[in-house]
Amino acid sequence: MKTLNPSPPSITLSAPNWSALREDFPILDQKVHGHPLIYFDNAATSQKPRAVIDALVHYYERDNANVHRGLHELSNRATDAFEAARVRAAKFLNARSADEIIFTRGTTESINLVAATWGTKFIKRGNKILLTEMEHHSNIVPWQLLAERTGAQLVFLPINGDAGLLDPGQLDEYVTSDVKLLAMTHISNSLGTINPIAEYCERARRHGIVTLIDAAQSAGHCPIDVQQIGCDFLALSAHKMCGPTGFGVLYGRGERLEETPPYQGGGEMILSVDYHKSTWKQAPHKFEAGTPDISGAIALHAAMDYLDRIGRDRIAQHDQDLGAYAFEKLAALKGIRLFGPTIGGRAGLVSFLLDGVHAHDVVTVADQRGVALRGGHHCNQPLMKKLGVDSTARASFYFYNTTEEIDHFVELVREIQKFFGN
Ligand code: C6P
Repeated sequence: MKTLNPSPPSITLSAPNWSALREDFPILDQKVHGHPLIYFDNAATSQKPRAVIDALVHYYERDNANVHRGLHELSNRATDAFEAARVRAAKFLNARSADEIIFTRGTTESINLVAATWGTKFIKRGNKILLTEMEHHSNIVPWQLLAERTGAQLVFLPINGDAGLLDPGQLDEYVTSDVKLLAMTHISNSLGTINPIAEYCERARRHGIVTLIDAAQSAGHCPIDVQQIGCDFLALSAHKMCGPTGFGVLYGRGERLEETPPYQGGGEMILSVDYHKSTWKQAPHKFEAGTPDISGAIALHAAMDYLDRIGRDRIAQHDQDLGAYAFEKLAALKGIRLFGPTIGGRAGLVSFLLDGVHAHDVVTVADQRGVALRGGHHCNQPLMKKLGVDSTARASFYFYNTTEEIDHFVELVREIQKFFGN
């Protein structure tokens, strides 16, 4: 296994001028329905800075070729850039080796990969898979499919109502000898809860339980150190962290990947092929059959550099400041139900319902005023059921959002309430 030097500290600007960073995002400078765009749908996907767009254009204009197979200059350049992105991702996550980084189509595919490969080999009838009540469908359905195939059972760690917090003290009750896997989200996309994942992983590991972290909502929003978290697997999506859509990473601890069989079969992942039998490469290549998304890796590399130039610790703080600011302002209104933690541990998003107004109506009216929100179940149907609702309206922030935008949005919420007679 190729090992990396310990992750160097992020290169940070001395004091980020958050408003000035907006100029890096060409898309933000436009009007929607005659109003300046306020983009508050960052949990669905973030916008892309010029540096990422330029990296994509440069690759297709100068270096485009297939990887790992050509002997010509362009192929060598593409291969070098593709593998450099893997090294960069390892550094970004503080993995011990670039061999622990598998490129996928995103969080959803990363989790499905683990369920289909490691899960199929190691999860047996009667085993339990421990999840939480706040999981996204991507961290529920793959395990349901696995449970159907194997006869395993899913068990859910409960949240405490609208505040949406787990109680780490409860974990011991749920950790029985038949639990083989704990798979949980770092940040909830509907509640904004930030879970203490290192604590959960540490306690699970003491019982020999393998752990998977869904970092879809956290990877671009705070520092992630897989060695400090102590997880076995971690999944992320590039498009939620300034990178391209359809690309992502699965981190897998070296020992886990060694014992895990391949995912899909085809070119790139093999050592040798005979008509009746094949052998395959070591990780990560045994999990990456076929021509990969080369430009996706290169653009993710640019996104990681961009985020680290700002500093993920600073982004986390700014996110939380925006989340707390919006939560406090909305909480001062009458006729509103807010979801997620009230104090501490809240990420940069707010989920809410207005009395007598459907979430879709809030989003539709907001759109007419240039404000992009999301309304619906956010791929959290079981969580919505638990909260006794079928949808929420959600405003989710990123570092290029400002308190002025939030003021404008809260004013708009007041107008929507009045319009619907509240
Ligand atoms: N949540 C949202 O608007 P993909 O689609 O694979 O990039 O990410 C799936 C996913 C997994 N886990 C969490 C916690 C997520 O929030 C998401 C994506 C989007 O909230 C789309 S539903």
